[in-house]
Amino acid sequence: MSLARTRDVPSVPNDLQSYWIPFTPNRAFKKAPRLIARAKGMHYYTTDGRAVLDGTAGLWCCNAGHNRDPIVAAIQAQAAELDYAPAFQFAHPKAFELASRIAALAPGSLDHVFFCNSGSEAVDTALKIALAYHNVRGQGGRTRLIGRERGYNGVGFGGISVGGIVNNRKHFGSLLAGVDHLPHTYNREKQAFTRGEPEWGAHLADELDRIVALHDASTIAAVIVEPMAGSTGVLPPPKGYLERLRAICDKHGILLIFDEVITGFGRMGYAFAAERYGVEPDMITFAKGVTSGAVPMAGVIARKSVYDAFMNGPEHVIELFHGYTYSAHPLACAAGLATLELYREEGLFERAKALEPKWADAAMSLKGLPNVLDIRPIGLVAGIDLASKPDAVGRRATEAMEKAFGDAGLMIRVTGETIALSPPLIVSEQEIGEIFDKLGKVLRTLN
Ligand code: PXG
Repeated sequence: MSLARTRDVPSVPNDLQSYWIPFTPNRAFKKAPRLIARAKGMHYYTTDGRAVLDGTAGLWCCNAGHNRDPIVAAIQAQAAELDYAPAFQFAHPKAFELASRIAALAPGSLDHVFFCNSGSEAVDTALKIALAYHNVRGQGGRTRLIGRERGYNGVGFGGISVGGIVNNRKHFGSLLAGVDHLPHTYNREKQAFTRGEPEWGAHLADELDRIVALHDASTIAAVIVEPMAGSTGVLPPPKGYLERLRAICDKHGILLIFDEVITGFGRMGYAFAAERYGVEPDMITFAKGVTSGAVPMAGVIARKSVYDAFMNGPEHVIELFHGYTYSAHPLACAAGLATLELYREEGLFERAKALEPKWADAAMSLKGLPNVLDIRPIGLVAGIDLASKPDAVGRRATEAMEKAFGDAGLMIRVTGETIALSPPLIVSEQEIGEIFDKLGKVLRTLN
Protein backbone atom coordinates (compact mmCIF):
# COMPACT_ATOMS: atom_id res chain seq x y z
CA MET A 1 0.00 0.00 0.00
CA SER A 2 2.66 2.45 0.99
CA LEU A 3 4.72 2.22 -2.21
CA ALA A 4 1.75 2.50 -4.51
CA ARG A 5 0.51 5.35 -2.43
CA THR A 6 3.79 7.19 -2.57
CA ARG A 7 3.71 7.03 -6.36
CA ASP A 8 0.13 8.24 -6.36
CA VAL A 9 0.82 11.25 -4.17
CA PRO A 10 1.29 13.86 -6.91
CA SER A 11 -2.21 13.21 -8.18
CA VAL A 12 -3.85 13.52 -4.74
CA PRO A 13 -5.75 16.78 -4.59
CA ASN A 14 -4.70 19.25 -1.89
CA ASP A 15 -7.77 18.93 0.29
CA LEU A 16 -8.34 20.06 3.86
CA GLN A 17 -9.07 16.73 5.48
CA SER A 18 -5.75 15.23 6.57
CA TYR A 19 -4.47 18.11 8.65
CA TRP A 20 -5.68 17.90 12.29
CA ILE A 21 -5.42 21.57 13.22
CA PRO A 22 -4.31 22.39 16.79
CA PHE A 23 -6.49 24.38 19.22
CA THR A 24 -9.06 24.91 16.46
CA PRO A 25 -12.62 23.70 15.86
CA ASN A 26 -11.61 21.59 12.84
CA ARG A 27 -15.03 21.05 11.28
CA ALA A 28 -16.03 24.71 11.41
CA PHE A 29 -12.60 25.80 10.14
CA LYS A 30 -12.67 23.43 7.19
CA LYS A 31 -16.06 24.81 6.13
CA ALA A 32 -14.67 28.38 6.06
CA PRO A 33 -10.87 28.21 6.18
CA ARG A 34 -8.69 31.23 6.88
CA LEU A 35 -5.53 30.59 4.85
CA ILE A 36 -2.40 32.70 4.94
CA ALA A 37 0.06 32.53 2.09
CA ARG A 38 2.80 35.01 2.93
CA ALA A 39 3.81 37.88 5.17
CA LYS A 40 6.00 40.97 5.22
CA GLY A 41 6.57 43.52 7.98
CA MET A 42 3.25 44.32 9.65
CA HIS A 43 1.08 42.37 7.20
CA TYR A 44 -0.13 38.93 6.33
CA TYR A 45 -1.43 38.16 2.83
CA THR A 46 -4.16 35.59 2.28
CA THR A 47 -4.10 32.93 -0.43
CA ASP A 48 -6.46 35.16 -2.43
CA GLY A 49 -4.08 38.10 -2.07
CA ARG A 50 -5.77 40.25 0.60
CA ALA A 51 -3.54 42.19 3.03
CA VAL A 52 -4.31 41.63 6.72
CA LEU A 53 -2.77 43.91 9.34
CA ASP A 54 -1.16 41.76 12.03
CA GLY A 55 -2.51 42.83 15.42
CA THR A 56 -1.11 39.77 17.19
CA ALA A 57 2.45 39.18 15.95
CA GLY A 58 1.29 35.77 14.76
CA LEU A 59 0.74 33.97 18.06
CA TRP A 60 2.59 36.57 20.17
CA CYS A 61 5.87 35.69 18.52
CA CYS A 62 6.82 37.78 15.48
CA ASN A 63 8.07 40.69 17.58
CA ALA A 64 10.44 42.02 14.90
CA GLY A 65 7.71 41.89 12.22
CA HIS A 66 7.46 39.34 9.44
CA ASN A 67 10.08 38.02 7.03
CA ARG A 68 12.69 40.58 8.05
CA ASP A 69 15.57 40.49 5.58
CA PRO A 70 18.46 39.96 8.05
CA ILE A 71 16.66 37.03 9.71
CA VAL A 72 15.77 35.46 6.37
CA ALA A 73 19.37 35.84 5.17
CA ALA A 74 20.78 34.33 8.38
CA ILE A 75 18.51 31.28 8.11
CA GLN A 76 19.38 30.80 4.43
CA ALA A 77 23.13 31.06 5.07
CA GLN A 78 22.95 28.67 8.02
CA ALA A 79 20.97 26.08 6.07
CA ALA A 80 23.72 26.07 3.43
CA GLU A 81 26.54 25.84 6.01
CA LEU A 82 25.49 23.41 8.75
CA ASP A 83 22.09 21.74 8.76
CA TYR A 84 22.45 19.88 12.02
CA ALA A 85 25.00 18.88 14.63
CA PRO A 86 24.33 16.40 17.44
CA ALA A 87 23.00 18.27 20.43
CA PHE A 88 24.40 15.84 23.01
CA GLN A 89 28.16 15.38 23.51
CA PHE A 90 28.80 17.78 20.59
CA ALA A 91 27.91 21.38 19.92
CA HIS A 92 28.30 24.13 17.34
CA PRO A 93 29.62 27.66 17.90
CA LYS A 94 26.36 29.56 17.42
CA ALA A 95 24.74 27.73 20.36
CA PHE A 96 27.32 29.27 22.71
CA GLU A 97 27.07 32.65 21.05
CA LEU A 98 23.29 32.77 21.36
CA ALA A 99 23.36 31.54 24.98
CA SER A 100 25.81 34.34 25.86
CA ARG A 101 23.65 36.95 24.14
CA ILE A 102 20.50 35.80 25.92
CA ALA A 103 22.31 35.64 29.27
CA ALA A 104 23.50 39.22 28.70
CA LEU A 105 19.90 40.35 28.20
CA ALA A 106 18.64 38.55 31.31
CA PRO A 107 18.63 40.32 34.65
CA GLY A 108 21.12 39.82 37.50
CA SER A 109 22.66 36.43 37.95
CA LEU A 110 20.43 34.61 35.44
CA ASP A 111 23.29 33.51 33.24
CA HIS A 112 22.94 29.91 31.97
CA VAL A 113 20.71 28.94 29.05
CA PHE A 114 19.24 25.49 28.36
CA PHE A 115 17.73 25.31 24.87
CA CYS A 116 14.41 23.72 23.88
CA ASN A 117 12.11 24.02 20.86
CA SER A 118 8.82 25.28 22.26
CA GLY A 119 7.45 27.09 25.26
CA SER A 120 5.88 23.85 26.46
CA GLU A 121 9.24 22.12 26.46
CA ALA A 122 10.80 25.12 28.21
CA VAL A 123 8.22 24.94 31.00
CA ASP A 124 8.62 21.21 31.51
CA THR A 125 12.40 21.68 31.46
CA ALA A 126 12.27 24.39 34.13
CA LEU A 127 10.03 22.25 36.34
CA LYS A 128 12.39 19.29 35.96
CA ILE A 129 15.43 21.47 36.73
CA ALA A 130 13.65 22.69 39.88
CA LEU A 131 12.96 19.14 41.07
CA ALA A 132 16.50 17.99 40.26
CA TYR A 133 18.02 21.09 41.88
CA HIS A 134 16.51 20.26 45.24
CA ASN A 135 17.40 16.62 44.77
CA VAL A 136 21.10 17.25 44.14
CA ARG A 137 21.16 19.51 47.19
CA GLY A 138 19.83 16.76 49.41
CA GLN A 139 16.26 18.08 49.57
CA GLY A 140 14.55 15.44 47.44
CA GLY A 141 11.39 15.84 49.51
CA ARG A 142 10.70 19.10 47.71
CA THR A 143 8.51 17.72 44.91
CA ARG A 144 5.44 19.96 44.90
CA LEU A 145 4.99 22.45 42.09
CA ILE A 146 2.77 25.50 42.51
CA GLY A 147 1.12 27.18 39.54
CA ARG A 148 -1.72 29.65 39.27
CA GLU A 149 -5.34 29.66 38.21
CA ARG A 150 -5.77 31.06 34.70
CA GLY A 151 -2.10 30.35 34.07
CA TYR A 152 -1.04 29.04 30.65
CA ASN A 153 2.24 27.20 30.76
CA GLY A 154 2.00 25.24 27.55
CA VAL A 155 0.62 21.79 26.85
CA GLY A 156 3.16 19.32 28.23
CA PHE A 157 2.03 17.26 31.23
CA GLY A 158 4.01 19.53 33.54
CA GLY A 159 2.65 22.67 31.96
CA ILE A 160 -1.01 21.64 32.03
CA SER A 161 -0.63 20.40 35.61
CA VAL A 162 0.66 23.74 36.93
CA GLY A 163 -1.46 25.67 34.44
CA GLY A 164 -4.89 26.83 35.42
CA ILE A 165 -7.07 26.44 32.33
CA VAL A 166 -9.84 23.93 32.82
CA ASN A 167 -10.21 22.97 29.15
CA ASN A 168 -6.51 22.16 28.95
CA ARG A 169 -6.81 19.84 31.96
CA LYS A 170 -10.16 18.14 32.09
CA HIS A 171 -9.68 15.55 29.33
CA PHE A 172 -6.22 14.41 30.33
CA GLY A 173 -6.55 12.39 33.49
CA SER A 174 -4.93 13.03 36.82
CA LEU A 175 -1.85 14.89 35.50
CA LEU A 176 1.14 15.45 37.83
CA ALA A 177 0.58 14.62 41.47
CA GLY A 178 1.40 17.11 44.19
CA VAL A 179 0.48 20.30 42.36
CA ASP A 180 -1.32 23.26 43.91
CA HIS A 181 -2.46 26.61 42.54
CA LEU A 182 -2.38 30.23 43.61
CA PRO A 183 -5.55 32.21 42.89
CA HIS A 184 -5.53 34.34 39.75
CA THR A 185 -5.30 38.09 40.24
CA TYR A 186 -8.17 39.38 38.13
CA ASN A 187 -11.17 41.11 39.70
CA ARG A 188 -13.28 43.18 37.33
CA GLU A 189 -15.03 45.08 40.10
CA LYS A 190 -11.73 46.31 41.52
CA GLN A 191 -9.67 46.61 38.35
CA ALA A 192 -11.83 47.36 35.28
CA PHE A 193 -10.32 49.77 32.72
CA THR A 194 -6.92 50.00 34.44
CA ARG A 195 -3.90 51.00 32.37
CA GLY A 196 -0.99 48.76 33.22
CA GLU A 197 -0.62 47.20 36.66
CA PRO A 198 -3.75 47.43 38.84
CA GLU A 199 -3.55 48.86 42.37
CA TRP A 200 -5.68 46.07 43.81
CA GLY A 201 -4.50 42.51 44.28
CA ALA A 202 -0.94 42.39 45.72
CA HIS A 203 -2.33 40.65 48.82
CA LEU A 204 -3.19 37.61 46.66
CA ALA A 205 0.53 36.72 46.71
CA ASP A 206 0.11 35.98 50.41
CA GLU A 207 -1.95 32.95 49.39
CA LEU A 208 1.43 31.32 48.85
CA ASP A 209 2.03 31.52 52.59
CA ARG A 210 -1.26 29.70 53.11
CA ILE A 211 -0.26 26.97 50.63
CA VAL A 212 3.12 26.63 52.38
CA ALA A 213 1.38 26.34 55.74
CA LEU A 214 -0.82 23.58 54.36
CA HIS A 215 1.89 21.45 52.70
CA ASP A 216 5.04 22.60 54.55
CA ALA A 217 7.90 24.33 52.75
CA SER A 218 10.02 21.17 52.85
CA THR A 219 7.68 19.59 50.25
CA ILE A 220 7.62 22.49 47.77
CA ALA A 221 10.09 22.78 44.89
CA ALA A 222 8.96 25.76 42.86
CA VAL A 223 6.33 28.34 42.02
CA ILE A 224 5.70 29.17 38.35
CA VAL A 225 3.77 32.21 37.15
CA GLU A 226 3.58 34.33 34.03
CA PRO A 227 4.55 37.89 35.10
CA MET A 228 1.63 38.99 32.90
CA ALA A 229 -0.79 36.18 32.11
CA GLY A 230 -1.25 36.44 28.33
CA SER A 231 -3.24 33.51 27.05
CA THR A 232 -6.17 33.67 29.45
CA GLY A 233 -6.95 37.21 28.52
CA VAL A 234 -4.12 39.61 29.45
CA LEU A 235 -3.97 39.81 33.24
CA PRO A 236 -1.33 42.31 34.33
CA PRO A 237 0.20 41.70 37.76
CA PRO A 238 -1.12 43.90 40.56
CA LYS A 239 1.40 46.46 41.82
CA GLY A 240 3.75 44.81 44.30
CA TYR A 241 2.42 41.28 43.68
CA LEU A 242 5.53 39.77 42.08
CA GLU A 243 7.80 41.33 44.72
CA ARG A 244 5.72 39.66 47.40
CA LEU A 245 5.85 36.28 45.69
CA ARG A 246 9.64 36.61 45.50
CA ALA A 247 9.90 37.44 49.21
CA ILE A 248 7.74 34.49 50.25
CA CYS A 249 9.70 32.09 48.01
CA ASP A 250 12.95 33.38 49.55
CA LYS A 251 11.63 32.91 53.05
CA HIS A 252 10.88 29.24 52.37
CA GLY A 253 13.70 28.21 49.99
CA ILE A 254 11.26 27.78 47.08
CA LEU A 255 12.44 28.46 43.53
CA LEU A 256 10.52 31.12 41.60
CA ILE A 257 10.07 30.57 37.85
CA PHE A 258 8.78 33.32 35.56
CA ASP A 259 7.17 31.93 32.42
CA GLU A 260 8.18 34.69 29.99
CA VAL A 261 7.23 32.85 26.80
CA ILE A 262 4.98 35.79 25.93
CA THR A 263 6.45 38.59 28.05
CA GLY A 264 10.06 38.09 26.90
CA PHE A 265 11.85 39.94 24.10
CA GLY A 266 10.29 43.36 24.30
CA ARG A 267 6.60 42.66 24.67
CA MET A 268 6.52 44.56 27.98
CA GLY A 269 9.03 47.24 26.92
CA TYR A 270 12.04 45.38 28.32
CA ALA A 271 14.07 42.33 27.36
CA PHE A 272 12.17 40.47 30.09
CA ALA A 273 9.27 41.42 32.34
CA ALA A 274 11.53 40.53 35.29
CA GLU A 275 13.42 43.74 34.48
CA ARG A 276 10.24 45.81 34.25
CA TYR A 277 9.28 44.69 37.75
CA GLY A 278 12.77 44.64 39.26
CA VAL A 279 12.14 41.09 40.46
CA GLU A 280 14.73 38.40 39.81
CA PRO A 281 13.29 34.91 39.50
CA ASP A 282 15.49 31.80 39.76
CA MET A 283 14.57 30.72 36.23
CA ILE A 284 12.97 32.32 33.18
CA THR A 285 11.33 30.33 30.40
CA PHE A 286 11.38 31.92 26.95
CA ALA A 287 10.31 31.02 23.37
CA LYS A 288 8.43 32.87 20.61
CA GLY A 289 10.17 36.26 20.33
CA VAL A 290 13.68 34.80 20.59
CA THR A 291 13.58 34.09 16.84
CA SER A 292 10.66 36.42 16.08
CA GLY A 293 8.75 33.23 15.30
CA ALA A 294 10.89 32.42 12.25
CA VAL A 295 12.26 29.08 13.51
CA PRO A 296 11.02 27.16 16.58
CA MET A 297 13.26 27.87 19.56
CA ALA A 298 12.84 28.18 23.30
CA GLY A 299 14.74 27.73 26.50
CA VAL A 300 15.27 28.20 30.20
CA ILE A 301 17.58 30.80 31.70
CA ALA A 302 18.82 29.66 35.11
CA ARG A 303 20.53 31.54 37.86
CA LYS A 304 24.21 30.81 38.38
CA SER A 305 23.45 29.22 41.75
CA VAL A 306 20.98 26.81 40.13
CA TYR A 307 23.50 25.77 37.46
CA ASP A 308 26.33 25.53 39.99
CA ALA A 309 24.33 23.18 42.21
CA PHE A 310 24.60 20.56 39.44
CA MET A 311 28.33 21.05 38.80
CA ASN A 312 29.53 18.78 41.57
CA GLY A 313 30.42 15.13 41.40
CA PRO A 314 32.76 13.44 38.89
CA GLU A 315 33.38 15.60 35.82
CA HIS A 316 32.80 12.80 33.29
CA VAL A 317 29.23 12.20 34.46
CA ILE A 318 26.22 13.91 32.85
CA GLU A 319 24.92 16.44 35.39
CA LEU A 320 21.35 16.79 34.08
CA PHE A 321 19.66 13.92 32.27
CA HIS A 322 17.56 16.04 29.98
CA GLY A 323 17.64 17.50 26.47
CA TYR A 324 16.13 17.36 22.99
CA THR A 325 17.48 16.23 19.61
CA TYR A 326 16.89 19.76 18.41
CA SER A 327 18.11 21.70 21.44
CA ALA A 328 20.03 24.69 20.00
CA HIS A 329 19.31 23.67 16.41
CA PRO A 330 21.69 25.53 14.06
CA LEU A 331 18.85 27.16 12.07
CA ALA A 332 17.19 28.34 15.27
CA CYS A 333 20.46 29.71 16.66
CA ALA A 334 21.15 31.58 13.43
CA ALA A 335 17.63 33.01 13.45
CA GLY A 336 17.97 33.89 17.15
CA LEU A 337 21.27 35.73 16.69
CA ALA A 338 19.91 37.73 13.74
CA THR A 339 16.72 38.52 15.65
CA LEU A 340 18.51 39.76 18.78
CA GLU A 341 20.76 41.89 16.58
CA LEU A 342 17.71 43.41 14.91
CA TYR A 343 16.07 44.13 18.28
CA ARG A 344 19.27 45.91 19.35
CA GLU A 345 19.89 47.81 16.12
CA GLU A 346 16.33 49.08 15.86
CA GLY A 347 15.91 49.57 19.63
CA LEU A 348 12.65 47.63 19.48
CA PHE A 349 12.33 46.99 23.25
CA GLU A 350 12.77 50.71 23.94
CA ARG A 351 10.38 51.45 21.11
CA ALA A 352 7.71 49.24 22.72
CA LYS A 353 8.24 51.09 26.00
CA ALA A 354 7.95 54.50 24.33
CA LEU A 355 4.78 53.48 22.49
CA GLU A 356 3.05 52.07 25.58
CA PRO A 357 1.14 55.26 26.56
CA LYS A 358 -0.07 55.83 22.98
CA TRP A 359 -1.01 52.19 22.66
CA ALA A 360 -2.97 52.39 25.93
CA ASP A 361 -4.79 55.57 24.80
CA ALA A 362 -5.75 53.93 21.52
CA ALA A 363 -6.97 50.79 23.30
CA MET A 364 -9.02 52.83 25.75
CA SER A 365 -10.75 54.58 22.83
CA LEU A 366 -12.91 51.44 22.55
CA LYS A 367 -14.39 52.09 26.00
CA GLY A 368 -18.13 52.65 25.69
CA LEU A 369 -18.56 50.56 22.54
CA PRO A 370 -21.32 47.94 22.66
CA ASN A 371 -20.53 44.89 24.83
CA VAL A 372 -17.12 46.12 25.98
CA LEU A 373 -16.78 45.21 29.69
CA ASP A 374 -13.11 45.86 30.33
CA ILE A 375 -9.93 46.94 28.54
CA ARG A 376 -6.48 46.08 29.91
CA PRO A 377 -3.54 47.61 28.07
CA ILE A 378 -0.01 46.84 29.28
CA GLY A 379 3.28 46.94 27.37
CA LEU A 380 2.36 46.40 23.72
CA VAL A 381 -0.53 44.14 24.71
CA ALA A 382 -4.20 44.73 25.29
CA GLY A 383 -7.03 42.52 26.51
CA ILE A 384 -10.61 43.52 25.69
CA ASP A 385 -13.43 41.64 27.41
CA LEU A 386 -16.79 41.40 25.67
CA ALA A 387 -20.14 40.51 27.20
CA SER A 388 -21.18 36.96 26.29
CA LYS A 389 -24.32 36.11 24.42
CA PRO A 390 -26.67 34.10 26.60
CA ASP A 391 -25.64 30.41 26.50
CA ALA A 392 -22.85 31.02 23.98
CA VAL A 393 -19.69 32.00 25.83
CA GLY A 394 -16.95 32.91 23.39
CA ARG A 395 -19.25 33.22 20.39
CA ARG A 396 -19.24 37.02 20.22
CA ALA A 397 -15.44 37.28 20.39
CA THR A 398 -15.09 34.56 17.76
CA GLU A 399 -17.42 36.50 15.47
CA ALA A 400 -15.22 39.55 16.03
CA MET A 401 -12.17 37.52 14.97
CA GLU A 402 -13.93 36.20 11.85
CA LYS A 403 -15.17 39.65 10.83
CA ALA A 404 -11.84 41.30 11.59
CA PHE A 405 -10.01 38.83 9.36
CA GLY A 406 -12.63 38.59 6.63
CA ASP A 407 -14.04 42.11 6.35
CA ALA A 408 -11.68 44.52 8.12
CA GLY A 409 -8.31 43.01 7.15
CA LEU A 410 -7.12 42.73 10.74
CA MET A 411 -5.69 39.75 12.61
CA ILE A 412 -6.85 39.58 16.23
CA ARG A 413 -6.63 36.76 18.77
CA VAL A 414 -9.51 35.49 20.83
CA THR A 415 -9.57 33.52 24.06
CA GLY A 416 -12.95 32.87 25.66
CA GLU A 417 -14.73 36.21 25.41
CA THR A 418 -11.51 38.23 25.43
CA ILE A 419 -9.84 39.79 22.41
CA ALA A 420 -6.07 39.91 22.81
CA LEU A 421 -3.86 42.26 20.79
CA SER A 422 -0.06 42.12 20.66
CA PRO A 423 1.30 43.62 17.44
CA PRO A 424 4.87 43.30 16.20
CA LEU A 425 7.05 45.85 18.02
CA ILE A 426 7.70 47.63 14.70
CA VAL A 427 4.08 48.85 14.65
CA SER A 428 3.84 52.56 13.74
CA GLU A 429 1.60 55.05 15.53
CA GLN A 430 -0.51 55.23 12.41
CA GLU A 431 -0.88 51.43 12.38
CA ILE A 432 -1.86 51.48 16.06
CA GLY A 433 -4.65 53.87 15.06
CA GLU A 434 -5.59 51.54 12.21
CA ILE A 435 -5.76 48.48 14.49
CA PHE A 436 -8.21 50.11 16.89
CA ASP A 437 -10.23 51.84 14.13
CA LYS A 438 -10.73 48.54 12.38
CA LEU A 439 -11.54 46.74 15.63
CA GLY A 440 -13.94 49.51 16.69
CA LYS A 441 -15.82 49.16 13.40
CA VAL A 442 -16.06 45.40 13.86
CA LEU A 443 -17.33 45.77 17.45
CA ARG A 444 -20.05 48.18 16.28
CA THR A 445 -21.37 45.59 13.82
CA LEU A 446 -21.60 42.67 16.28
CA ASN A 447 -24.96 41.67 17.57
N1 PXG B 1 4.03 29.48 28.38
C1 PXG B 1 3.35 30.58 28.06
C2 PXG B 1 3.25 31.71 29.02
C3 PXG B 1 2.72 30.67 26.82
O1 PXG B 1 2.02 31.75 26.51
C4 PXG B 1 3.58 28.47 26.30
C5 PXG B 1 4.17 28.44 27.54
C6 PXG B 1 3.75 27.30 25.40
O2 PXG B 1 4.49 27.60 24.28
P1 PXG B 1 4.44 26.66 22.98
O3 PXG B 1 5.58 27.16 22.16
O4 PXG B 1 4.64 25.25 23.42
O5 PXG B 1 3.09 26.87 22.34
C7 PXG B 1 2.85 29.58 25.92
C8 PXG B 1 2.21 29.61 24.56
C9 PXG B 1 -2.74 32.59 22.66
C10 PXG B 1 -1.64 31.60 22.50
O6 PXG B 1 -3.39 32.91 21.70
C11 PXG B 1 -0.65 31.57 23.45
C12 PXG B 1 0.37 30.63 23.35
C13 PXG B 1 0.41 29.76 22.28
C14 PXG B 1 -0.59 29.81 21.31
C15 PXG B 1 -1.62 30.74 21.43
O7 PXG B 1 -2.95 33.11 23.75
N2 PXG B 1 1.30 30.63 24.36
